[in-house]
Amino acid sequence: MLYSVKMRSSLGGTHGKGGRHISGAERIVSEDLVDETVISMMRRAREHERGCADFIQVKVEEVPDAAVSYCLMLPLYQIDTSEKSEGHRAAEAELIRAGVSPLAARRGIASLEALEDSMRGAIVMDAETGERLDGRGERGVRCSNMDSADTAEYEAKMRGKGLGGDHPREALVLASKVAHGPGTVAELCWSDDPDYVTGYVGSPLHGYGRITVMKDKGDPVGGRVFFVKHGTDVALYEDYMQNQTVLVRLSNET
Ligand code: WAQ
Ligand code: MG
Ligand code: MG
Ligand code: MG
Repeated sequence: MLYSVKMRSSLGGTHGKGGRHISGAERIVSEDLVDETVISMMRRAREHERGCADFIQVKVEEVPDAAVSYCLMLPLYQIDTSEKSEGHRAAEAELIRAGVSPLAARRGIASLEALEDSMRGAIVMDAETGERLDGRGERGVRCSNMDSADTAEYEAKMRGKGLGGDHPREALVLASKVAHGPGTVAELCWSDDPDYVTGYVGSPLHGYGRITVMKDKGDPVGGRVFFVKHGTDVALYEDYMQNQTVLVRLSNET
């Protein structure tokens, strides 16, 4: 049996309402790993660079085998940039190469640039017109219920690429689920962790393109845009993102 373990934490609110988001995490693990997963999430919420959380919520839930589906991990490539403007130009080019219109690519980048505070989820945007499709305001759409299918194998692979930290590990799993979504053309992301300046453009066509510098150091605002094909059923899309359990495999063999 598999278990979903989720954590969210904040600082300065009351009973978890309001205040500033500190960090969130989620894993899907076998029963024997539940306890240590909970402990490592607790630690993370209290030692985060965004601050030490004063509210931490952890949820543990069984996942029935029949609810699980699988997708392949996106192949990874890297574009080296040395400052934000260069990173944004690279991101725009990658989005267009993945099938996003030039107008929508510019709008996506501008939408994240315009945020004054980080959202919890992503903006869903029409990849042709650049129109925002989700009606979720500052919350956006969360992609949830995903993990690597085999943690040890995945971590070894990431370490082998020199990408051992939490950020690339979690982002590549998320980006793989997103790219696999019904209608996804591409994804744009940069972190809300102040000192984490690397972002990416993900797509089913080209994979996960890390862009080494996408924002200024110290900037606590990040975000995500999911670009979808014109005509995508947004309710179905949101349901896939939030509720479908997806495990990411490194190859078709396992
Ligand atoms: N679903 C949808 N949107 C999300 C989610 C989610 N599960 N988690 C975060 N976001 C949105 C939200 O607006 C955040 O403010 C923003 O994305 C950034 O989230 O290879 O750390 O978790 O080294 O800060 C990229 C790694 C790291 C690049 C991205 O994002 C690499 C990162 P963060
Ligand atoms: Mg995160
Ligand atoms: Mg955030
Ligand atoms: Mg973050």
